[in-house]
Amino acid sequence: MKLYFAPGACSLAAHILVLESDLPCALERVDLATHKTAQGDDYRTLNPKGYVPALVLANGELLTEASVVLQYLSDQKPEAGLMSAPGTLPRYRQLEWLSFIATEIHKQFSPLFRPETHAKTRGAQRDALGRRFTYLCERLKDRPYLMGEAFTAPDAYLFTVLNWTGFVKIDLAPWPRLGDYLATIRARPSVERALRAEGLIA
Ligand SMILES: N[C@@H](CCC(=O)N[C@@H](CS)C(=O)NCC(=O)O)C(=O)O
Repeated sequence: MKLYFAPGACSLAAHILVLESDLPCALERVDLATHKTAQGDDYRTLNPKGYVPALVLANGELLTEASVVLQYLSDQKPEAGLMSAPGTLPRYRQLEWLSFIATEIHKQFSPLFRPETHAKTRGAQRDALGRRFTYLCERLKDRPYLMGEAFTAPDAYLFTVLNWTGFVKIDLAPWPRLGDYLATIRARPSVERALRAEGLIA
């Protein structure tokens, strides 16, 4: 397998799961501004969607969409416990979280990264994110991770998108539980390794 990633982007969640489950998977960096891969290929010819993450499977097929890539990686090593067994209620709960993170958090951040986004839109996005953060604090008030006691794929995704608060200057002080949650996950060996490999920490 090969994972196409950009440093700190949503592909970081997939990178974390690769390391959590010790899967054999090459990584290749994509420059999202120039659309060039580290090997000098035009990324858009490899992935017409043009965005990361993208996972090349052993049979050469390309799999995209973060929440699907995360499930695929998790299912390669069920014993790592990153996703519950298909068809079980815990699995649907994890899918509920992946969908919530993708649509209600990840995509609410996206306009904040674009310099052309109008100040009024920025304010509305930040307000929407604030409401989601309050909901997350309620969920996490009595458990270390989204699903309870164990770190699972949705935590890798939530960590990745909450980590963007630093880049877009959202102060997490009104949501201290989220600051603690980020610190707990950042301390996992897989997360530290992924952050270092992507050049996000020294
Ligand atoms: N629907 C996609 C969105 C992925 C996405 O937004 N990727 C961003 C980085 S977090 C990206 O590559 N943006 C560059 C672009 O869209 O050209 C998914 O869930 O994987």
